[in-house]
Amino acid sequence: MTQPHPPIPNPFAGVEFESHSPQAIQQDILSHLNFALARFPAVATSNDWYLAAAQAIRDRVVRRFLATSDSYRQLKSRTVCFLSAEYLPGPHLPLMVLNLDLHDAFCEALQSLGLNCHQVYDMEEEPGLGNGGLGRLAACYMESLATLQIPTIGYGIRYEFGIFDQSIRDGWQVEQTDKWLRLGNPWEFPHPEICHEVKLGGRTESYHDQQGHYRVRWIPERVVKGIACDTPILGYHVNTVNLLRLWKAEAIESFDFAAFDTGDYYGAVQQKVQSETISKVLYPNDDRLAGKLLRLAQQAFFVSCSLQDMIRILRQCGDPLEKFPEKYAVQLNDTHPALAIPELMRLLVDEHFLDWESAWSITQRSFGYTNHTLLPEALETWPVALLAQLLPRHLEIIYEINRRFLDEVRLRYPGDQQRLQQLSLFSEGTESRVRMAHLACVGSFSINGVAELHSQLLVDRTLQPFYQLWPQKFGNVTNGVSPRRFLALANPELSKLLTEVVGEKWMTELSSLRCLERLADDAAFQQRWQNIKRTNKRQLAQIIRNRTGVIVDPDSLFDVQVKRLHEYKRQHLNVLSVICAYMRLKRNPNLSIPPRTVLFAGKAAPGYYMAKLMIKLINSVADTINRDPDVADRLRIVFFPDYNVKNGQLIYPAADLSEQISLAGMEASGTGNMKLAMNGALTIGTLDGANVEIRDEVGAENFFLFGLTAAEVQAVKSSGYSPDRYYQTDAQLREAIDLISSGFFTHGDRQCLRPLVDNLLYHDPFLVMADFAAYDQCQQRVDQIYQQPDHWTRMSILNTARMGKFSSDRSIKEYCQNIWKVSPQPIQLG
Ligand code: 26Q
Repeated sequence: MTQPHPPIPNPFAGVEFESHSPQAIQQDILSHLNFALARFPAVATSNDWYLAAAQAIRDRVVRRFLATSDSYRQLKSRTVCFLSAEYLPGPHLPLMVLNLDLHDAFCEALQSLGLNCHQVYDMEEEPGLGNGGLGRLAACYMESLATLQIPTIGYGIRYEFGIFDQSIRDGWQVEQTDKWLRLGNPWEFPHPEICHEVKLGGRTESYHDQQGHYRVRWIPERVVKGIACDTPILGYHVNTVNLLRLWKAEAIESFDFAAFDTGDYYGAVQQKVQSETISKVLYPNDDRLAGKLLRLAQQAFFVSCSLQDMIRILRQCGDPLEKFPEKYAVQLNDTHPALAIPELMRLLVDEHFLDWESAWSITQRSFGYTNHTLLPEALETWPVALLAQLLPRHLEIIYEINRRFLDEVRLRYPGDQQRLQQLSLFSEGTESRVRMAHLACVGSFSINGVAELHSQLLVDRTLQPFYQLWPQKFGNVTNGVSPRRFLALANPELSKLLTEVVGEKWMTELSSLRCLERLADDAAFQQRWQNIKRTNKRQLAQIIRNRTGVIVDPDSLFDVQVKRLHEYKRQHLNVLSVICAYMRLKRNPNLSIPPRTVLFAGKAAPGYYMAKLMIKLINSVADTINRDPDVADRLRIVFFPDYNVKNGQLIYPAADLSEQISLAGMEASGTGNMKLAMNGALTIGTLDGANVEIRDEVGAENFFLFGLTAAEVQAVKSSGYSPDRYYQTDAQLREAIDLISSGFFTHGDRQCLRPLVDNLLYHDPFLVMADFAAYDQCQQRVDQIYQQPDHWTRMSILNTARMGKFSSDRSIKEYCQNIWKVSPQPIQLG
């Protein structure tokens, strides 16, 4: 424990040591290049300049960070602790510059050094510490929490290798390891002195303490150490800088020495390597259970470090453990951190000697749980045998939580055996498993879904028995995205126009964009709107050409489906309709439809065969159609490799049409749908996830709706679904499928895409065939309206104007008011 330092007068008080002039920034960059990087300008590489520039900006952030920490410490603020196994923050530098309001000065400073700010921004390697929606949501929420001046710590894992980099070879996805730390990370402050030990494996034993109380001791097989690596998170135009604290696993010293003493040098090294493996790599699955011991160890590791850290801070404030629920609102981002519930119990009972009832009361008042999935195969469960092996004490605690919980259930539903089975934390099958969602429900005071429909389906289906038990725990917080990143940074041209019309306030009050409505029919304004979209499309066309070699027409309709590859997201539905459009064009070259560029991007989990086959399908169809002179200039298909935050920011502003075509009842919310609509893309979509609310906001007449509803899907499935019926009766659909089967897109190879076609014909779990006709017709309506530019532009303006609800600021305000009970705490700069 460090001793509190006697007060020292602030050496910077009253000194104007931080200037925002271009000259001062230039000086700072040169000084960092010199002293921090030991380089002189003549030999500095692009990366050196990036690092020096980042450090110059970072100094300004650090000043605010220290002011924030000091203020939180003195005021003992109630703090939101966001627990997430994933964060996808995207490049930091441009956002820091924007949020500090330094854009012009920074670019001028670089210019006077002969550098272009965008080239410098491009050097930043984005932290890919997440798979997709859930990790990106965590990053948007961290940014909004800082902007709203809410004391927050985001806790997670500092993966050394994030989500793999994707390239395409011969139409197939190829994965490369993500070496994001290779050239250094200027945004991270490692704090080896802030560390916690985490026990793994071994066994437990019971004993009676001096007062005769029954106690349990855990004798672990090994112990690893978590080291805090802190990244500052700055809010927009405020002094608040919150903390993203990611844990890096290291070996503990004592173990090395123990092995050394016995001369087992290799054993000692192996221990070290094994310990460090825990935070080595992100699991690239975003649904299926990777039933791996290491994944479980990752979860236990980061949750334990985080809770120990919260207790450390509480103690530092001089507060007793009973104050934990007042000091912290701990939010579980899905069930990945749900082990926090037994871990907090363990810390309180075994290590701090609280009795079970007091500990359980603290625990139940501390946690909120956000569910992000309805897919049964994505609901996390862990085999009891695995828990017994890695976390024997947690397993005992989970049994005890379950025993007490089921006793409660018995009193509530006397004699109802079925009810006990439905609610139990353990599922009984061939092997017994722990249901993490049940654990999260029992241990939390709040449970929420991420869109109205999703929350409703949780209550009606997935978590129904829990709703019947505790209706007051349930709620909804519809997801949102950061307008700073996804409008201001991604679409500077449109942002300028928005600021001209409504002033800068749209950046923090997105609903103010409503006043664009009155300009929706204004011819001059429409023209400017179209020009901006056209400029963004030209830029993207150039990038597409550089990265894929495909030449696309900036005047064509840019139709984009960018998201992880999944059967439920139905990229193959899109492809089938593209094939039908292609056949129509072949048959009738005079067909009056606008030229289209259909753009796909997204990663497939490396072990998800069908998703990888969907990538191959897209590329095969693209290669064939793109080289057919009959449809040249009319239809182009592009697979944009390596979809990530950076690439997303290039794509959203150039999109005309946003494909949100998941089977109703499958997508919890979606957030790409929001990013695209904000940037003026029109949505073609089903009534799924947040699409429902987007349509409500923008107006049904400004949204292309098709497909079965969630209720209809259930009805179709329970009455016995037969995909073959659609194949038999829909000639166009049959033709498209037959064309794939014939090897037309695969140089005559009839086998390669066979499993995908067979899956559609004989199983079709996500009702692609049932929704096909409605989708294809809807696409033809899209074509008609695109040919009326005034009409389309009006719809596009109204989409942007009415997306205010989907700012992550609105979501965070709801969490703060309804769940966390925390309020803003403005920071003064000393
Ligand atoms: C679990 C266990 C073992 C291995 C991996 C996982 C795992 C990892 C990541 C399971 C799920 C995920 C990610 C899920 C995800 O991104 N869900 C998305 O969350 C978004 C934010 O709420 C929603 O908008 C999307 O609808 C939802 O699919």
